[in-house]
Amino acid sequence: MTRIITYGTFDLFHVGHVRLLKRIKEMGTSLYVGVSSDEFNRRKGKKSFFSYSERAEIVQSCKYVDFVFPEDDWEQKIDDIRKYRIDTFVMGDDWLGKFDYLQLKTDVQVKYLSRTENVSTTAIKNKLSKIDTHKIDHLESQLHDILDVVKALKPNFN
Ligand code: C2G
Repeated sequence: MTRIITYGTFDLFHVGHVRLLKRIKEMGTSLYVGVSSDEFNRRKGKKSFFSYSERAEIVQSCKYVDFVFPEDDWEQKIDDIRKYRIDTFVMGDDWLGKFDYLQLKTDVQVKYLSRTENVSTTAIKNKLSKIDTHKIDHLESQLHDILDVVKALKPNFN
């Protein structure tokens, strides 16, 4: 039984998160995921779209995940590793080297996996923020006008 652990905010759960959790699970038998609490997110300088409980429910629903718990601060990892008797700690390589100290403080192996390119929560938020809802509303009313004209020309059109 190889127990693996990872941590993250996992906001707007996307394919980068899924592919990471899939690859981590392939390295062991059970996957423990520390999902950042809303308060810890604030300390990380992140404002997530979904609340902790929503993000935890989404991550728990992922078939690669076995156990979800709250990540409340930077310092809890050593306790978590001991509490859950973790063998391997894995993060995406945007964290390369940042958690190597865990190998000195515990028996855990620390590994970093490549991130999935061209997808991130920040990029998703930026793209969505650029959608001009006024333009969409205007287009919708124009479509309705066109539809009215078509219906007038072809009475049996529906
Ligand atoms: N990730 C990835 N590919 C992406 C985006 C994210 O592999 N395109 C990985 C990250 O490298 C990280 C995990 O998915 O390992 C979760 O990413 P975030 O939700 O952004 O979490 P983060 O802010 O990195 O929090 O104590 C550790 C922190 O809680 C990590």
